[in-house]
Amino acid sequence: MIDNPDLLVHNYNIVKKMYSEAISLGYTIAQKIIRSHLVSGEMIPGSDVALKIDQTLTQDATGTMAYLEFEAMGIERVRTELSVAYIDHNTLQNGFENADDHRFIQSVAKKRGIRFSRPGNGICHQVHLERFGIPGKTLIGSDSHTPTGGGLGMLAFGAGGLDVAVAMGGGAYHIPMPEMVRINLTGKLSPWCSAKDIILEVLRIMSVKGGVGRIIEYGGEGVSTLTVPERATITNMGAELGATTSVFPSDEVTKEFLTAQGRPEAYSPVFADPDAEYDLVIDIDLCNIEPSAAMPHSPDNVKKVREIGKIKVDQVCIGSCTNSSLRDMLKVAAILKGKTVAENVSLAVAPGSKQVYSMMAECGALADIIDAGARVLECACGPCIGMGQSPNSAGISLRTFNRNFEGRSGTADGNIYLVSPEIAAASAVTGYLTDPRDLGEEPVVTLPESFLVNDNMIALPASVEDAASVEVLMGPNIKPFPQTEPMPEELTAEAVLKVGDNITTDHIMPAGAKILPYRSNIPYLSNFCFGVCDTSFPERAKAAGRGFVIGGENYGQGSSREHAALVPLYLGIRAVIVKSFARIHCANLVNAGILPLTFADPADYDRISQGDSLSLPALRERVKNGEPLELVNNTTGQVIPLSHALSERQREILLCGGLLDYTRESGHNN
Ligand code: MIC
Ligand code: SF4
Repeated sequence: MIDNPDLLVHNYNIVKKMYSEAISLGYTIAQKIIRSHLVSGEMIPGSDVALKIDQTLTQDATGTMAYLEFEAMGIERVRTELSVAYIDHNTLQNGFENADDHRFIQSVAKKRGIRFSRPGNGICHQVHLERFGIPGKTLIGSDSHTPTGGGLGMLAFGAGGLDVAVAMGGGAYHIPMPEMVRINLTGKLSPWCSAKDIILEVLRIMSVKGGVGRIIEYGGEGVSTLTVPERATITNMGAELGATTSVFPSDEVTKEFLTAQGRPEAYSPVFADPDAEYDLVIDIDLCNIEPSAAMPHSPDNVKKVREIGKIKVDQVCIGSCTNSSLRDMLKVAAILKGKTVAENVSLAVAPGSKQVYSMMAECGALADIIDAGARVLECACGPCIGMGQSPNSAGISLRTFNRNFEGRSGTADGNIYLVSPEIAAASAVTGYLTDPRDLGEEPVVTLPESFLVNDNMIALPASVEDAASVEVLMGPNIKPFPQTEPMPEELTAEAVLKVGDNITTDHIMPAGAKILPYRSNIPYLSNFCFGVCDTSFPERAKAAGRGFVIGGENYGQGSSREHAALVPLYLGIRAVIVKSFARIHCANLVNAGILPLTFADPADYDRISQGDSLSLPALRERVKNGEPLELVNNTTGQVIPLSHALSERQREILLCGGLLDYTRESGHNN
């Protein structure tokens, strides 16, 4: 008899897989792409699969670290089909730091065979969709919203910088094989309703942890009513579901988009087999979608605008990788045309790319937006990552973005509502949260048959011959990678911090204008670690030397920033014990050499208090042999059983002290 429930599930999955193969059940889109990129592993949910990666992208806030790591690997040229380095996050240069980082990334890109999207060219995900995405290909990016590419039928994952560095070196990307979810779209959106309202509805249904361990696939006849940028809004915010990624089919609409981008050759059809099997199916009738908002402070705190009522608004921000396409900007311009932004509202608009910006200028939409009183920003992440435009104290800000975590806007008591461009523009004019259906007839916008294509802001890498003479330029703000150490025989340390559920990476390692310029300076960043929860944490952690962090459900949701692992590593954190993890953060902890562990019984969370002394006896031996771990609470004398979902490769990485050491020591490149 098998009394281990994990083993039972594992065996069930193997039998299910054998059965599906025997009667040749069809494949989902994701399974097809995974299958065609499988380097090793079996497509059994939960087990480790290694994927060949066709394309990579980085942005500057995570890119400096990713390229430092790539340089540490000693590889001359990237081995992907395409790698692009974008500058879009740290564009507020109020000191030399960001400019130095840009120069560093630009020089590495030139030397190592990477395209460089210069500051001003736009937000990585928007530009990648326009200029580089290819249906059926794999992409990983050092940014959690990389799944935006799923709008084109790519299998695109957000990852830590080290994983991206390894993929640039030709190494495989490892994920636990996800379960498959199908969201079946029927009908058609009603006037004034938009793709943002669809993904908010999905978030309402599934919650911020509903996508963990799953790939969300969209299908059904409703799909053909959505343009590629609308699909990309939906796959973008799949990150907020905690999903491994989200993907749409590649169909005639995709073909039209790629043709309009002057890239018809990039098109190929990608569909799920009609008899594909899903672990969960959710039906959504687009006719029932209504204008909605995610209320403070979580993207799944969704209500219909009609239910929330007429709250007074202080600020409206339009843009971000979720809603900054030409379609969105033209809609906003049409709503603002001939009107004035309400007196007590500040409206900021950031187009997603240079292409969008110039096309708005060409057709007059930009003039309509400026004329209404909007503060037009450069095409970059800007307010979405707290780089300016923080709202007033206790201010209410409506944003077309994807995250409304507490403090992320730069105003600790700011109240952020996530909405569609239609709701944002309508509310900017009225001064209160407005259901755009109250404005009467919806203005119709038509997208051009071809986009303005000018890639002059994408610098090409040097040729292999010229690369040797390109110097990598490092500024004084770039500090070395934190010290790692092999896993000790056993670990005794203090529980230096205990936090609750849904801790985001914005809690662990905040962003914003004051801190972002130091993304390549871990010692400086460490002063702000967990600042949102407990400002004394950095000092206490340093004084303790080594420590544990204890957390609740969905620990580490949000960003892919590996700084949320590297900074705790620098502060001596050696293990994080929680009820459950968000995927990318858990992988980043392993890469940094920090043990991610879960309580076998979530109720045991209550058996640890901050300050308790904890031990993991026979740690190294047990991790080596894949045996279950026990935590001894030396303060109370209790023994707490732990579990983990570490693959054999991850255990080896942890034994070495992190992915960099593992790659160096073993010569492993996959
Ligand atoms: C974000 O939206 O939180 C970011 C900033 O784009 C991050 C990356 C980062 O922290 O640099 C993300 O989503 O991964
Ligand atoms: Fe940039 Fe915001 Fe998108 Fe992150 S979510 S990539 S900060 S626009």
